[in-house]
Amino acid sequence: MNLIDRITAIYQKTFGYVPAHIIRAPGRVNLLGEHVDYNDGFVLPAAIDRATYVAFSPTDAPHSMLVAVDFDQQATFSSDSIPTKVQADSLPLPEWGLYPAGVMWALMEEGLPVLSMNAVFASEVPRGSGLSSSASVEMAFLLAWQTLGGWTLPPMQRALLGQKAENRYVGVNCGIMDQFASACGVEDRLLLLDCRSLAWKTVPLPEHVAIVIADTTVRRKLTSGEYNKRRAACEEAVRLLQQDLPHIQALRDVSVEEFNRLAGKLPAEIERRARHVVEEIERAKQAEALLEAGDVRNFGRLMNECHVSLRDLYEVSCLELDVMVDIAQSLEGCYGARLTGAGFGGCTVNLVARDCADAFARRLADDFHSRTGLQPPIYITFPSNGAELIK
Ligand code: NG1
Repeated sequence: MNLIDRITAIYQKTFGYVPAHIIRAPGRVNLLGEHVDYNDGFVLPAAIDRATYVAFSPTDAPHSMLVAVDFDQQATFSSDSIPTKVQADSLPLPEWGLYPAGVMWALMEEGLPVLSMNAVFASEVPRGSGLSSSASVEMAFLLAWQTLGGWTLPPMQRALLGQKAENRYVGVNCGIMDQFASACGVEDRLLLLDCRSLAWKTVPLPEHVAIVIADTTVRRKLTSGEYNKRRAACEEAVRLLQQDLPHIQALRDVSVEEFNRLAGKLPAEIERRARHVVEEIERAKQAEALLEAGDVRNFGRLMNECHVSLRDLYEVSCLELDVMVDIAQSLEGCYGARLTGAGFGGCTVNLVARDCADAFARRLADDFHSRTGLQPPIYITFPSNGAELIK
């Protein structure tokens, strides 16, 4: 049974009638521009063909009732219980409930009407793996409340509200990339976003290549602090570099030449973190011309360089990610391989010749298993549309 049929059946069993609507909101994979969204840089994600689905209907009840199929749990909340992060019966919200509740909070802050709903949701996006399962849940519920509320926000506005929910309600200090990709995805296209101006365009994925995602199965918790430490190091670098470059507001404003000239003035660890960001923004800027020209080889080279930089300078890789990338880069048809998302575990992204993709996926899984004992799920994925109402 596919996921839509499954949530529809569970909805019917739980509430006794068929859901009025179903929404699909994808996860995302980032091809280039890692750990730069919060430095006002450029990112190159794509929405993927794995998504979160929500089946829902409006209800006259004073509270919303949500069933999370993946957790086999339910939660209830209303506008009264939202500020204190509790359920209608005063018990604390479960962690998964913070994402839809945070969206409701952000919409209430905007002064938009948020109607009560009965909902059942489930996701194909693996959690904690760098594929933005949380953003897909946020974008799904934002669109669900929009569908019921009679108001319309443009996709980028929904992305910003999802980010606000995640920053201020859930408490994860993420940038805009994930919600943007889940809201604004375009079938068969990569998305190039300027994280400062929020201007974006689509860039072609050359036809003869496939995006392959390989999940190490190693999981991390972003709230554990390493992510925030990296952000703090970038802010400290900006503060120190402002002594020589008073006009800069973010690492985005520092050129590679300026950075090379001033790097010696920074403490070693801050220098490594900032160098990754400055050089990675430069790599992401080169991506558009390479992809427009169909130059997958040089684009793949930038992906490989990105991994080395994330491993050695930003220090967000781990043994399993390095092994996965190492194997991938040695296989036929692989143009580029690197860790994707925040790191510390999760997935790698690989750009592979389409006619080699199946063999690549099999060999990668086998070799990774023999080197680590872990069984990695591997997905050949295609850029998909952003969050949409499908019923
Ligand atoms: P992942 O690992 O996919 O959750 C995180 C951030 C992004 C971005 C990347 C690194 C969250 C929820 N998202 O992505 O905003 O900074 O790391 O490029 O923290």
